[in-house]
Amino acid sequence: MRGNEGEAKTNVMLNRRKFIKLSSITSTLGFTKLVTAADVSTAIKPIVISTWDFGKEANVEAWKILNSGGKVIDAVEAGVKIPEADPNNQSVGYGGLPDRDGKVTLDACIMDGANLACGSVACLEHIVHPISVAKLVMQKTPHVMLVGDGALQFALANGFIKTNLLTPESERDWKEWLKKAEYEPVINIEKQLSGNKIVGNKNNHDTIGMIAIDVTGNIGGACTTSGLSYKMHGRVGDSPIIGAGLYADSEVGAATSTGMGEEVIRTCGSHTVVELMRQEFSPEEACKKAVERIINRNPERAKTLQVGFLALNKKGEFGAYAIHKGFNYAVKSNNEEKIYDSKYVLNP
Ligand code: SD4
Repeated sequence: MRGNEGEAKTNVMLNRRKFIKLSSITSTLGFTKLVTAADVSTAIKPIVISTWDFGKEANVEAWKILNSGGKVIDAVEAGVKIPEADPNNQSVGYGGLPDRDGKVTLDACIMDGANLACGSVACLEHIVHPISVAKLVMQKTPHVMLVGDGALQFALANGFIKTNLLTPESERDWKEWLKKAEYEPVINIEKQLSGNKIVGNKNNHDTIGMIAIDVTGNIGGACTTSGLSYKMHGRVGDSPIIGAGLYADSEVGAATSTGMGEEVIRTCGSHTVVELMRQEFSPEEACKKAVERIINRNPERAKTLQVGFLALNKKGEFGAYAIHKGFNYAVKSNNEEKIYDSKYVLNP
């Protein structure tokens, strides 16, 4: 009896201490709201959000799985396979712009927030769906990441077909670029002009990062890209790096990034966003802080490059932030199907 009383008292004290500690953390941060079980049970789920407006079609595919009770990991894979296979999307998969040697090299990763299982491939050539290879790395190997020839060998051994990923249009653009061969990453979207008429977008940095919650409340994500166009052969960006281009932890939420991968790698961007959400920052605030960290550490460099983060917490709240204007993202849930413009820090 006495023992139990003592134990109960200790628990009360511990809980009180924990509560005081937590409230002081949250009030230092300017927040007083604690996440409760009720918040989680009323979470918006399923929900899927993706970087850029072309994420809309990808979300539709992911939604088919989420809405029929499927697993988040299968949904995000199916979703990002849409832009991977689209020859008109010159920043992801088949049809992606090549490196400066004319080789299309792909980066992708996938993460299951339930148990932090993850898989990744980097600098993978000749395979239309790097995300599915990344998923197999997660499911079939004791490793997290395979690169280059090793990743290709693994893909071929698992039935993937070798394909030429360089479409005539991307080859033409690369040959045009070779005339000057200037490597100059630009902030957002270079408009493709024919005379004065805009006939298309030449996206130097677009990538699909997709994060979602399934009906069970599990959180996961996928990220896939052909990386920066005309990069050095062998260059790997943030997109296949767990914690940089993508991070998911079902206890908290998920984040993904787009833009200049080197900056995201330097700051372990997506992991930073998730850890900020763990400290009770909203998804938008967490993304803003991660963007500000990039800017504050090198304000001059930040003027010339773009990074955008997108985040989702376990309640189904989402948000984004970018360095510059121009980043947008697509959301699909039972409540809405919408493209949002991200807020941005510089010159708002
Ligand atoms: C990279 N982050 O390879 C990718 C490219 C990208 O929007 O996101 N572009 O650095």
